[in-house]
Order: sequence, then structure tokens, then C-alpha cells
Amino acid sequence: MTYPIENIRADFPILAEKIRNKPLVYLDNAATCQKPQAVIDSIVQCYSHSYANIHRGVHTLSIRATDQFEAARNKVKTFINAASDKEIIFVRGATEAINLVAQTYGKANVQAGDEILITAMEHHANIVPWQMLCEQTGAVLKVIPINTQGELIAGEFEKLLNDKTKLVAITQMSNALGSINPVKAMIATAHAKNIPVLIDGAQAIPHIAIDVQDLDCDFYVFSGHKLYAPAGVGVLYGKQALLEAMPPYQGGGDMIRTVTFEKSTYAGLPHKFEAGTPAIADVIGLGAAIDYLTAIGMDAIAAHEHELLSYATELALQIKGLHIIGEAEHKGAILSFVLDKIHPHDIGTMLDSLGIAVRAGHHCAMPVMDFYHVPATARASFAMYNTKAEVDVLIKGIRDLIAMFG
Ligand code: C6P
Repeated sequence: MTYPIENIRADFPILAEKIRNKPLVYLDNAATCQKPQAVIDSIVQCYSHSYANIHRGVHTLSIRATDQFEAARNKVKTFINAASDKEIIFVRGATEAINLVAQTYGKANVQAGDEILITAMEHHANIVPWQMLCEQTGAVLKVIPINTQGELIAGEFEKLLNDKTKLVAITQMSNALGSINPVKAMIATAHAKNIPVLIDGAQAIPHIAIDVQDLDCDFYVFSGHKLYAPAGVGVLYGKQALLEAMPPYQGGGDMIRTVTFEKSTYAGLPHKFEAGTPAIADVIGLGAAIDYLTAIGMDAIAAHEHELLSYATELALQIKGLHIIGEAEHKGAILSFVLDKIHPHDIGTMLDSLGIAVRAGHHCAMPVMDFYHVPATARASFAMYNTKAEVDVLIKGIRDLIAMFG
């Protein structure tokens, strides 16, 4: 079946926007992606017909909202093939999910002298929470190095795993480089030494079909807003036995069973980790995004984006003075680059004047910038609704600005 690109584009109202009198070419999808009408409608529907607080009221609206909220949890469970709804914890995003694991699983299991192992291509969200845990416990952060292509150096992971390693926390796909890591094999290697693994799936989830049982990861985190869903909601997947054994993260309403001034007891999973009123409509919106993606098919989306990346890479390589940052053999739809003599921020600003949105900066991955000795990169990141014609506009824009300023 041919990929229904025109229908998909028509589903995203913002793609019809003009930016500076030019058709919008939105290539900042790794930062956050745009929302299909089905997601926007689900939020309008919620606030128009089904909105009330969840898990609390006996009235009809509360029951309706609760049913839709829990239906979204079940959709997430199916989407990533978790074994149970109890393994799906709604949080604000990938960042909160990692902090949750660090401050609950980490505090309960990590002691002075222990090690947490990450990679050199992590986003700050998968570095800083572990540094904070290390400061609190006296544990040590260890880092798997990368080569200049932006791949983990073969053999280094195995060398760094030892009796002191208490957790491995790795990104499935780098936001700064696009590299896709062999996480399934790495999880098996860590498990052979009884070490649990957290996968940061923030970048991978919109591009790759995820099966957490097949990966056998212990924790998997992602944000809704990078998956065509509203911002403010994300998911922590954890294996049930691990989540059961972990202490709660925050205290408050909805996460308790009983409360007296002397002692409180906690609710079961998943509510133990969901203190307070959640982003009800946004969770329902996440469910709608999953329905939308499932109808198109993650494999079809992956194939389309792969084609876009190959096309963009081929054209970018022909531009003199353009250097791609991140040339891993296995890559997701991210093209990070620098230009001779033109600062990435200027690239971003000048492309904006042509209606093209790219991100320019360190991408919350400062250690990656340090490794490549660049202050920043320009980053074009592709989504299910982008086209080769848009890649052509980007490439022409880059060529024009080199001609003007290079
Ligand atoms: N990367 C980017 O432009 P939050 O902010 O919690 O939704 O996601 C954090 C996060 C964690 N891991 C990875 C690999 C990420 O890419 C991100 C977010 C965005 O690259 C915003 S900095």
C-alpha cells in the first residue's frame, strides 16, 4: 500500500500555516511534533462532554472521564506491548519518569560506591537525575564512550559492567545525533549480570514500533508530546515486580489506601505513583494519538521516515562546507549538521525567514557537543507528515544561505 502522505498532511491543521508568508516546513519534530485533528478533537470532546476529576466521583461525568482515562492507559499498554495496565504509570514526560526511577528505585537500591552506567550520547534528562542520585548516595556515574560516527564503541559497554553496576540507563535513539543503539542486545548483556536497564525512549517512540516484552527492558520512558499527543503527559513503563517493590515518588491524593496522622498506606499499581490530579484531557489525547498512529502503522511510518532521512543525507553530503554530526550506521530521522563559518543559531534564524523550522543549539546534550568540539548544531528532524519536497526546500535554503554568508 502506498503511504497516504497527502491524507496524513491534511490531518494536521498547523501544516497549512504560513510562516513569514511562506508555507511552513516544520522540521523540529525531535523537539516536539504537531498534533493531528483527531488528537485536537479528543481534547475538545473531553472538555465539552466528559470532563471531571477521575477515580473520585460517583457522578456520571467523573465515571465517563475515568473510563476514558483508563482506556488511554490500556491503549498505551497495547502500543508498547506491556504485560499489564499496572505497568503503565502516567507522568508529565520522559524527564519526570527518569527522575521518578532515580528517586525511588535508585534511592532504595543504590549505595555509596555503586555505579550507574549511561552513554556519552544521553540527553540531560538521562544524566542529571543520575548525578543527583550519585550526590545523594555516594554512587558513581560511568559513561560508555562513543566514536566519531556517533556509535557506542564496541566492547566498552561489556567492560564497564561489573558487580558495582546497579542500573544501566541508555537512550534508544540520540536526540542530538540520531544514532539508534542496539538496546535489545545491551539489555540481554546487562541481565546476564542481573543488572536492570532503563531505556529512554523519548526519541525512539515516534519512529520505531516498541515491544517492551521483546526488549525485556525493566523501565521504558517517553513523552506524549513527541508522539503527536499533547504536552504535559508521558509514560513510565516498569516491570510489575520492580514497580511493586519501589517506594512511592510523591505523596498526595489518589496514591493512598488509608491515611491517619500516624501512618498512611499506599494504593496498588499504577496509582501508587500517580499522586494528585493528572493531566486528564491530555492523557485522553495520548490515547487518541495512539489510535491515529496505529491506524497508519508504525512500520509504514518508519519506512517513510527512513526514506526521508536517506534522501536528506544524500543531498546534504553534496553541500560543500556542510558537516553532518552523527553518522551512525543505524539512525533515526534526525539530520544534525554544522556549516563552515555560519553559527548554528544563524542557520536557524535564516531558515526561519524561509518558513523552515529547525532547532539550533546544544539540544540538551552538552556532552555530545563537547565531544564533537562544536558549540551547537542545526538539527532537522523528520516526522510522519514530512515530504521529500520539504527536504528540497531545506536543502535549497541551506545552499542559499551559504551563497549569501558562507
Ligand atoms: N528532547 C529535543 O529537542 P521531555 O522534555 O521530558 O519531554 O523529554 C526529555 C528528553 C529525554 N530524552 C531524550 C532523548 C530527549 O530527546 C528528550 C527531549 C527535546 O531534543 C527537547 S530538549
